[in-house]
Amino acid sequence: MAAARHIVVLHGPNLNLLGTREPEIYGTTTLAEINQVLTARAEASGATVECLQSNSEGELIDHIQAARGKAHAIVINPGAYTHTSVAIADALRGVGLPAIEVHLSNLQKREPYRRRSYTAAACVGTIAGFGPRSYYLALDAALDLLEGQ
Ligand code: CA2
Repeated sequence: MAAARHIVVLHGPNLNLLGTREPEIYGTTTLAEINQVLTARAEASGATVECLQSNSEGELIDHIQAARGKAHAIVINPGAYTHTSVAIADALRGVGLPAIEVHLSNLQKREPYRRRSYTAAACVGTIAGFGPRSYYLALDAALDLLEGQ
């Protein structure tokens, strides 16, 4: 593996629209800006990140499987697949890497169908409700977790 700690960050469906639509729910920060901050924060800690986005469930699963052998942990916002995807949960369990689930919004304050996550049970923990900071906190948590291993 390239770096001492390499984290794959996965963004699910529609997150490529961040900062362009529904700013009242998802804010005005773009995905590119979030990825820049993650890259800089990882670098400052002597780690590396690879940020990937897909609107396709199968592609996200391919990225999760590809993380095995190149990454030490996964940070994932599965988007709406959070609430539907047994397949993504299975993939996360299958690769055996520590994963941290991220959400921009606080799912517990939203519609009832968003309160259930299929993927959270395959992750070490979940950080939700802090907007883009959810990602930064998740990266910190992943690095902290690896530090303690
Ligand atoms: O709060 C989160 O991070 C979510 O994962 C975001 C998903 C939503 O389906 C989950 O329930 C919670 C939606 C991402 C869509 O992002 C957009 C951003 C701008 C405009 C439209 C959609």
